[in-house]
Amino acid sequence: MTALRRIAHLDMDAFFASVELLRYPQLKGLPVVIGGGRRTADDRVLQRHAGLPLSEIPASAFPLLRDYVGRGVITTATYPARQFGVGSAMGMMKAAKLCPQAIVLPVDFDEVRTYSRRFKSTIAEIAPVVEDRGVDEVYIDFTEVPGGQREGGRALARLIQRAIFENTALTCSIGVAPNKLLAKMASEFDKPNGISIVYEADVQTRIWPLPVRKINGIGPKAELKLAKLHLHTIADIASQSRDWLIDNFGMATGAWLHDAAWGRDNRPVVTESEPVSMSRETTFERDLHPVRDRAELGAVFTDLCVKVAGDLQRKGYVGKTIGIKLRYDDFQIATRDQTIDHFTADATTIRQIAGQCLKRVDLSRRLRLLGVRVGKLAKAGSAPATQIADQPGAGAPRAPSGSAPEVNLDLFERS
Ligand code: TTP
Ligand code: MG
Ligand code: MG
Repeated sequence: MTALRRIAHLDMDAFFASVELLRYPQLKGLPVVIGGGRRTADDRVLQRHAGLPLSEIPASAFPLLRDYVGRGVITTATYPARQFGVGSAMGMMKAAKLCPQAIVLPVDFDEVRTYSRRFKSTIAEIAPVVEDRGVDEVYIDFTEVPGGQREGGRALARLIQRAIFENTALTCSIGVAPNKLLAKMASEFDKPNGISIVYEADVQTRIWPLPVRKINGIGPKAELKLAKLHLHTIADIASQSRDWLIDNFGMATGAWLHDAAWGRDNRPVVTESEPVSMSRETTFERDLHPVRDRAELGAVFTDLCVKVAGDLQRKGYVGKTIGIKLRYDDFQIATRDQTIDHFTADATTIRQIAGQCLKRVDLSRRLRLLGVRVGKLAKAGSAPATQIADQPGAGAPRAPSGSAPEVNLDLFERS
C-alpha cells in the first residue's frame, strides 16, 4: 500500500514579538506590539537601567503605545494584544486607541534571523524534506518520515513542536493535511501552539465555510472580483462549475480556483538548495553613457548595491566576492569581480568594491545594462562567515588579480 500524502505547514506564533519576549520574559502575558522602526525606544529604557540584566528591567519601564508619537504600522502583536483587536499592518495610531497600554518594541532582525535558522534546522533534523516559505514558516513532507502517518501526522507534529520549543523556547502552530494548500489553512485553525489535522473528507465541513481569502493565493484584488460575482466563501466557489470559473477568470486561474475550492493541490514540497550568489541588475530605458550620464548611472549603481545588500540581509547571507556586469550598446557583456578577505552584506562595502571593479572595464561606450552581484556566500552568523582574518589590515580589499589596466576616472563615485 502506498503511503497517504501528508503535508505539514508550520508557522511560528507571533514570531517577531515572541523573539523579543525571549529577551524580556517579564513581558510575557502582556500586550506587546512590534513596530515603530528603529531600536530607539527601548535604547532609552536600556540606558536608564544600565547594569541591570535585561530580564530584570521592570515592565513598567517600557514605552507604551499611548505615548507613541509618529506614523508607522504594527509589524505583529502578541496574542494578549490581539485580544484588543490589534494586529499586523494596523496603523500605530489606530492601535494606540484600541490598546493604549500595549508595550511597543522595535524588531531585531539579527535576532529574528538567528531564531529563524534555528527552528528550521531543528525541523530538518527530524524531517528532511522542508520547504522554506519565509522567515517564520515552512512546509514539511511527512509522507515518508517514520511516524509521519501516525494519527494523521499529529504525533510527528507534536514531536517537532516540542523539539522547537526545547531549542528556542518559541511556540509554533502546525497544520497537517493531504497537500500544501490545505496544510496552510490548517496551521491557522488552532493558533497559537496548536496542531490541526485535516483529511480529504474534512473539506466540506472545515474548508468550505471559510472566506475565500483563506485560500493562499487569493489576495485583496481576487477577493473583490469574487465578491462582485457573489462568491464569498470557499463553498461559493466550489458550487460553481469549472467551466463557469474558467469563463470568468480565464483558463489558468479558473481551473486553479476550482481545484483550490475542492481542496486539490499536487505541488511538491521543494527543498531549496543554498544560493551561490545574489545579484540585481537593471536594463536602462535608453542606453546610458558612463561620462555624459554619469550622475544617473551613479545613482542606479548605488541603488543596485543597496538592493543586493538588502536581499542578502533579508535572506541572512553574507558574501566575499563582489562583482559587476555591464552590457554595452552592442550587446557585448563585460563582468569583473573582486574577492575581499571578509564576508559582508554591507551596502557601502559592496558599493566600494563594485566601484573598483568598474574601473577595470571599458567605460567609453554606452551601456544597456548594469548589474551587481555578490558571490561566495555563507549564512550570516555561520562559522566561516564570522571568522576574522588574522593578518593585519583585515577587512581591507585585496588587490584584484589579473586586473585590466586601471582607468583613472572616478566614474560613479558619489560626491
Ligand atoms: P506571520 O506568521 O504572518 O505573523 P506572526 O508570526 O507574527 O503571528 P501568527 O501567530 O499569526 O503567525 O508573520 C511572521 C512575521 O513576519 C511577523 O512576526 C512579523 C513579520 N511580518 C511583517 O514584517 N509584516 C507583515 O505584514 C506581516 C503579516 C508579518
Ligand atoms: Mg507566524
Ligand atoms: Mg508566517
